[in-house]
Amino acid sequence: MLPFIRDINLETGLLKRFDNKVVRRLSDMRGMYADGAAEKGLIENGDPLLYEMFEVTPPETPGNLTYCTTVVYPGLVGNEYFMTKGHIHVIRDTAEIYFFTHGEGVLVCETPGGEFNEQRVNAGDVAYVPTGWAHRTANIGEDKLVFLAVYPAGAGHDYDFIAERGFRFRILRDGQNGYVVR
Ligand code: S6P
Ligand code: ZN
Repeated sequence: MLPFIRDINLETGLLKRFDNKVVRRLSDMRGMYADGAAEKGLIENGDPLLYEMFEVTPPETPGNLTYCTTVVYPGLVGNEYFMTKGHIHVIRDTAEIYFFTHGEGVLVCETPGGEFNEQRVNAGDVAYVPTGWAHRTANIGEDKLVFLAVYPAGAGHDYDFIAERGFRFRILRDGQNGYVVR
């Protein structure tokens, strides 16, 4: 494998060349938002696009890294901001770096033991998610929230962990562009 460079548009999150694109609509996250009636209504009326990922995926051999951009679109399901599904890595001993390049958001982290952490993030912030923490990102702004994630290739994504138990707290709208954790 040779060294390589990929070009990222910091504002849109678009990679000029990527290996894989993932698209998540609300119907891909049924049951994850608190307001079931709002969720149903939105799915029936166009099923909004919540976020997209553009991945660069070197071989999943020991020592390699994977990176990808995530673009979370602005919006609400009821009073809850658009967010990612959230996951913990299959290999729990995995840390991850997020570099936020555009927009305003909240990074939500939680351990299997129930320790909870939320932090507001803006363009220019570099977040470190330590090993053993599940993570989710919510867009609390009016524009796209964009970030680059870097993590060990082969770490895997355990989505059932979050789908089954959720996070302890949600990121809800509180006034214009404000948020409350509840
Ligand atoms: C990957 C990293 C991010 C997320 C992305 C979408 O380890 O944490 O790239 O995959 O933000 O979130 P999710 O929970 O749907 O994978
Ligand atoms: Zn991750």
